[in-house]
Amino acid sequence: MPGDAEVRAATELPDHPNYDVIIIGAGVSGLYQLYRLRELGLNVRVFEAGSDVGGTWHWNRYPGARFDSESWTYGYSRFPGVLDEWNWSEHFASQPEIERYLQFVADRFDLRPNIQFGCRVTHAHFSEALRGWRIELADGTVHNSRFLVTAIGVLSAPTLPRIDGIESFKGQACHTAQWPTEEVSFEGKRVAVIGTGSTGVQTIQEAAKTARHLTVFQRTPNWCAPLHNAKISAPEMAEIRSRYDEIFARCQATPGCFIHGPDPRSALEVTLEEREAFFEKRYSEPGFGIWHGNFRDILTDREANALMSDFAARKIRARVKDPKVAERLIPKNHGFGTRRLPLETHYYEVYNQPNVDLVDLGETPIERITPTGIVTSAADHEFDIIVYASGFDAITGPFDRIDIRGVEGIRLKNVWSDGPKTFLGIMVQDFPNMLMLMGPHAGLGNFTRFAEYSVDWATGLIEHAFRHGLTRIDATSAGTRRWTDHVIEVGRGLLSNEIDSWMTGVNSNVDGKSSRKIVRYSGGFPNYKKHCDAVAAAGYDELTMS
Ligand code: NA7
Repeated sequence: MPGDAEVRAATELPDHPNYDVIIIGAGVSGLYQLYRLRELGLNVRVFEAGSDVGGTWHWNRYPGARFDSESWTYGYSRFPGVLDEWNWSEHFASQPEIERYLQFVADRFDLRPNIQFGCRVTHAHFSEALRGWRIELADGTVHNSRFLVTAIGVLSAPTLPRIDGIESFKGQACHTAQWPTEEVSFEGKRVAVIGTGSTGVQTIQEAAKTARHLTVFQRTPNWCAPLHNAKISAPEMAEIRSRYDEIFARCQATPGCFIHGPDPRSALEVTLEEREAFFEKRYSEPGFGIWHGNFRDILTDREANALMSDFAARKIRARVKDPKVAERLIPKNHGFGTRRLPLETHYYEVYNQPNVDLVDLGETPIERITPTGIVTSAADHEFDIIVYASGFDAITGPFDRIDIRGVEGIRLKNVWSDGPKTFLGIMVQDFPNMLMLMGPHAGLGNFTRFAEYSVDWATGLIEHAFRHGLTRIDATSAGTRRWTDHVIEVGRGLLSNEIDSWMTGVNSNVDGKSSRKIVRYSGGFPNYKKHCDAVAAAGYDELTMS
């Protein structure tokens, strides 16, 4: 493989690419993409900002980080031998185990020699002369490639809250996605957590166990449901292994690639008793069944959704002793499941503990952060640690962070300023030879299941190009319009698209992200696959190739 010695300064670059493919990111999708392309005999380089493989599972090492997808549905299905060799210890594995798993895969297939760690891509510019991409790293080195594959994730650009004085805090301050590698102990400390999305919920549950005092700063409560995690015994793992084919086939058949698919009934067509029994059953089962395996209309019909929201509100009231606190924890501005559903383990009971307080920022907003803590309109709180579980500039954010320019220097960020325009969520008009894995307009759900499909599709296209001596592939304006219109069309009627959240591209901490956009494909995996398969089967005739 080419080593650093072959990296040349921009002025010395040859007029041909020095890599066949550059991949940005060595997370779940980047690792599998590297493996597939190397199997084709291509000269591939991966640039990874982190110090090791893992992406999301490398960076998000905060206490309590774990899967909400069943471990055995999230792992890779297509790395030979891995399903036989890897044993999951829990149905919903924790971050250390997940990171170990991804390291295991990297080592097992000797992927590291192709990966340059600790380097952030700052620029990616298409060059007409090169018929390829010039990639610049933060250290100023420049690399050329025929193809550029972005494997930069959906939630990889963390954002801090915009609060006056945030820099002045003298205690320890950590964003959950930039968590230190050394252990951060909450033991005996005064801890603040800002943010109550899935990350905040996981962190709060953990911090409440040992913190001297935990104060949760909540701007918007989210509906949460029990995870019901459990250990996996050796016989159980053997049983799961024997069913892997069936499990992955099931995932491929559901909209979100989970084992959970919608119940064919409407919440409105069953009796009250049947509905309550069904909600109870789902509430008592592990994982996303209550979200993705609920009545078919709870995410599309306001009345059906209100019934589920009412059920979940009653659960919160039953679990939280102080009725005033319970009311603060019940979402009022969105229905159940219309934002990403955090799964929890005794989350609500945390608020019954004497060492935990909930501050509702609607009632008493944060005024500023000081060297010693957080000042709200009602009180001055002192802390040893502030945890920012404040989320990400999601989906398009990871692209916005890189200066990506296509033909005639056109900037991707500008092309997408009114919302993404893509072909299959994989290609962008005027950005030839750039393939996005899990980019905007691709599906969201069980990440690895979607990512494996995206990688396989991208690999097919790149293989096709090399086999036929094609050096330039462009998305057409007709193809882009068709796909973008389709994405918008299938997003209609979905209640989640009428709510502010990272899934609709809203982030109050980022300029230009205050209005909702259709940034993800909500037609479900089977439809997504059908569209992409059809394009490949037709010899990619919706793309221009030369
Ligand atoms: P989320 O789900 O975007 O949650 C971020 C949280 O931080 C949410 O509660 C926000 O409140 C809160 N937030 C953000 N900015 C502020 C400010 N300025 N002040 C107070 N509170 C703030 O991110 P997560 O990391 O929890 O989860 C992201 C995904 O990662 C998750 O869905 C999984 O798929 C994995 P808001 O709701 O905006 O009022």
